[in-house]
Amino acid sequence: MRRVTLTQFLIEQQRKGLMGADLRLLMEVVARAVKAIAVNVSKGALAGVLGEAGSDNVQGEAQKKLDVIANDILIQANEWGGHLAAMASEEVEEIRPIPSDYPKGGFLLLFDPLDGSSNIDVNISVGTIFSVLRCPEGSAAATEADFMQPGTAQVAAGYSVYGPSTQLVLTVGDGVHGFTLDREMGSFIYTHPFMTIPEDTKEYAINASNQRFWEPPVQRYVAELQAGKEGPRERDFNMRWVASMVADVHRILTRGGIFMYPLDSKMKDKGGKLRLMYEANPMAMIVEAAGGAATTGRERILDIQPNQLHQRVPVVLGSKNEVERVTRYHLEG
Ligand code: AHM
Ligand code: MG
Repeated sequence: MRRVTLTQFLIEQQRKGLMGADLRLLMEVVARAVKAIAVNVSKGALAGVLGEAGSDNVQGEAQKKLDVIANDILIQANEWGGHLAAMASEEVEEIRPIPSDYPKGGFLLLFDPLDGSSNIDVNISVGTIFSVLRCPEGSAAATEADFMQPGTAQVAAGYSVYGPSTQLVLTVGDGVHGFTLDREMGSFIYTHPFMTIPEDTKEYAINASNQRFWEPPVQRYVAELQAGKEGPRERDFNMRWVASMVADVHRILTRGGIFMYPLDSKMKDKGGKLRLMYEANPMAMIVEAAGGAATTGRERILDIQPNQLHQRVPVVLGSKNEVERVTRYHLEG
């Protein structure tokens, strides 16, 4: 079988007119940063990278050493590449314009450098999530306002999962494509072409410890799943929760399922748990490009007009028929 590398894949995408050279090169830089993060994640305790960094991020969450390392790797890899006007990260309160001594480009890159960081110290899969927007024309110096674009404006989105193998999954709108890191060769190999999410599923993912805080539509939906064969759904459902969104979404892309981090009474003031611009939007773009659906329970995630860089949203995504059912329960009321 011909082994197609990420580099070859991206060049072919460009030849088909699906992306320009500048976006292709940006994807290469992001992939290079992902490889560097994978090296650090895989060394674990041997490299002294586990544990707390001793600082808090913008969300007031304690940063892990690997959160900080992954953030630095992504910023350093991307700031001199010439493809970006600015970056934004879960770990940094303000946007990060490209320093004046580097050339600027037309894209904005947003990322969660290390998603699922509560799993780092216990050697369970974590990942990186990223989203690419175009910087609105005419912005000499990018501002936070330039980032305030709905998810439908994303030109590319992707994630990597640092699991038993490191995988990179991305879309530029034309399907979802997965690559596996060949560590010896140091290159990503195209292993999962056109990943799709089946419309129906028997698996769901939710943090059930929050059950008492859920709203009635989610209570109803999950109760019906748990009732199994004897309930209105007339079949048994299985539950999985990794607590790394990348790993939970990757499972859904591999074999279907529904993932929910719904609005709950504990989170109501914040608007949800997960962040719109660098968690929900890129995952929603990927899930839709794979034939699935992604809503807040009430509206399509990609249609939300953001008003804050770090804003949070409820997330319901995955197999289309299940997401539509949960959304219907919310809208019925
Ligand atoms: P993080 O970006 O700080 O790691 O938080 C996001 C993570 C998601 O990956 C995951 O789905 C969720 O938080 C897990 O939440 P919980 O700890 O409630 O299980
Ligand atoms: Mg995260």
